[in-house]
Amino acid sequence: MLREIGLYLDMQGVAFKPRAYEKAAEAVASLTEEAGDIYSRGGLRALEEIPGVGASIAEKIEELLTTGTCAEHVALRKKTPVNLSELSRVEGLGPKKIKTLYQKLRVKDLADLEAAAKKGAIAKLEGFGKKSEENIKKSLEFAKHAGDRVMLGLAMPEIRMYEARLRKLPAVARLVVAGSVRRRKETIGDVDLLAVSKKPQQVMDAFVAMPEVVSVHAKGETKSAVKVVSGLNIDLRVVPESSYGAALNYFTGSKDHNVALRQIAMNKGLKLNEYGLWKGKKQVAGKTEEELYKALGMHYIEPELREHTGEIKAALRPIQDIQGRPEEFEGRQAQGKRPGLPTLIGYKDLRGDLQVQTDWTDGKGSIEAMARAAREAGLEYIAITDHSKRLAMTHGLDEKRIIQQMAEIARVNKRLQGSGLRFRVLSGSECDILKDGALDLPDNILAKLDVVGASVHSYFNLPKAEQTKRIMRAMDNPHVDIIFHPTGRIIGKRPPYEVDIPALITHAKNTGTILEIDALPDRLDLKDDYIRMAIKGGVKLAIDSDAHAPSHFSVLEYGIAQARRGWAEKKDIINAWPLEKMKGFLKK
Ligand code: DGT
Ligand code: CA
Ligand code: CA
Ligand code: ZN
Repeated sequence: MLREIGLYLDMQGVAFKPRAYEKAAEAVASLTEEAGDIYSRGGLRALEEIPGVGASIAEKIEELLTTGTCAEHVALRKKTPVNLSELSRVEGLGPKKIKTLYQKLRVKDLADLEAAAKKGAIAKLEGFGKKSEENIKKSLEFAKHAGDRVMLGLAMPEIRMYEARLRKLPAVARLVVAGSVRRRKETIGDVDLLAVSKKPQQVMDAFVAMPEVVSVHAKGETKSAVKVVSGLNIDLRVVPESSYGAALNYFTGSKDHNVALRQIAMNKGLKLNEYGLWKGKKQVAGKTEEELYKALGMHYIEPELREHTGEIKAALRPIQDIQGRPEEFEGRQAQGKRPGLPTLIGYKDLRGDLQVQTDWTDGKGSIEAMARAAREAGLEYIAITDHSKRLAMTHGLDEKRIIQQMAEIARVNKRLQGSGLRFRVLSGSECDILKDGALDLPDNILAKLDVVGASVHSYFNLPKAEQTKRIMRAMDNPHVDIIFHPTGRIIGKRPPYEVDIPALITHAKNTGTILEIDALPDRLDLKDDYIRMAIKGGVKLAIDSDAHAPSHFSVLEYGIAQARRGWAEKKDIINAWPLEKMKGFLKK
């Protein structure tokens, strides 16, 4: 609601206030406690103490919490009754343009927008033009489908809140998240919760009675499905303790993984379902997942790998481990070989972060603030990689300023050392790759930096061969250590630019260039398939936060999840290594 008020005010051309609402919305979204709890504990006063929430916005929150609606929001929406969340997904459509489209063409949602674009009506509007209409058409296809799924990183804090709350119910013995959330897919269709309880009815009652529930799709004795106010759909199932492992396995999926497991069970004369693994009427396994995989003759498979892309074969134990009748077992080809499952990089394994922006450009924290926040997040080093001069809107650094920044980094390192912190700040750049593959900063400057990342922020529409050559030329630069967000996609907004990924991987290997996994929830670039391809090609990777504020290091979690989905081990990720070893791998 706060976010929408901000957008509506922006439409009306109101100054300053839109930004205040946006900031407040961000603050409320990142609370670790529910706003409702804060309010019942400390009233209006406590709401005002949320950083970024002033007196008047606190009153709006109070109004929403106590009445379920907010008069100003309702009034603003009456003035411009458009589907904001749909329309603002279209790239290039800010609040002002949405207002113009509504006033001149009565565009209220994506369907109206598409019709208007097809008629060529948008090109004729002042401030739009032919090019703008083309871009809208291109982005429309994408925006139409983007709404079906939610980005994991955006939903995760909310999911954890429901998880923690339901876990506290007296009737709940266990509660976990399954489905695509547990597999850490980059986007999720819905949330699948699984509970163990002896009193399922009580759990169901409490679940559908949650204040955030806006509609109940189904309510049964052991299974319910609701939609909550944020738009998330949540399924909850209750099972008995004896079925916990089998149910967790079933509802974690993926479906293809499940089907393959069931086949393996059948080959062994067993039956697998969400209640257990059965030999006739007798339950052989199913209380835990570990026990289940073991009974199937397999090593445990981490949820991030369960996509039926080779993990089943890799998990089958060598034939001599298998009890029963080995001739029935489809894993015979694995005989004598060690299982091929990777030892995935762990969620606490990162030591550094090699893409961090500061208030020298478009970031919100000073170099020192970012360093201290990174240390709080458990890291030992970061590279400061502010944008280069071509990105003028971010105040990108030119030669002179980047030299000044290096001096400041040296001072910060001294101060940190002086206060007894074992933490290192490296100098660096997120240097723009120009249209022809040359870099935005001269070699003599790049040579002075500890870490050079290079990225594409322009000319996304070059033909594939040209785009590939452009990035390969950047890799040829003897100072370019990493290619940042190598495909340029923004999930739900912008498709990746056309580029020959296998060719980039081969060239990265040949030039000793590292590829990045940008951890921002809407980037996750490289994606899982490409990560796996890069590792197979012998290329090392870096998982970076792309942090623009001290609180942003928390997104590293999603980069690690993506790396795990790409079968990455610690040895594949250079910023999981100690500082000196990591530096030793960079180009000289
Ligand atoms: P999502 O929600 O689209 O992001 O993806 P999932 O994987 O969470 O899928 P969902 O919510 O439809 O179902 C959760 C899990 O339940 C799924 O991963 C596997 C299991 N499942 C659902 N339907 C079937 C089915 O027809 N056969 C089998 N074997 N498993 C199923
Ligand atoms: Ca799901
Ligand atoms: Ca589901
Ligand atoms: Zn960038």
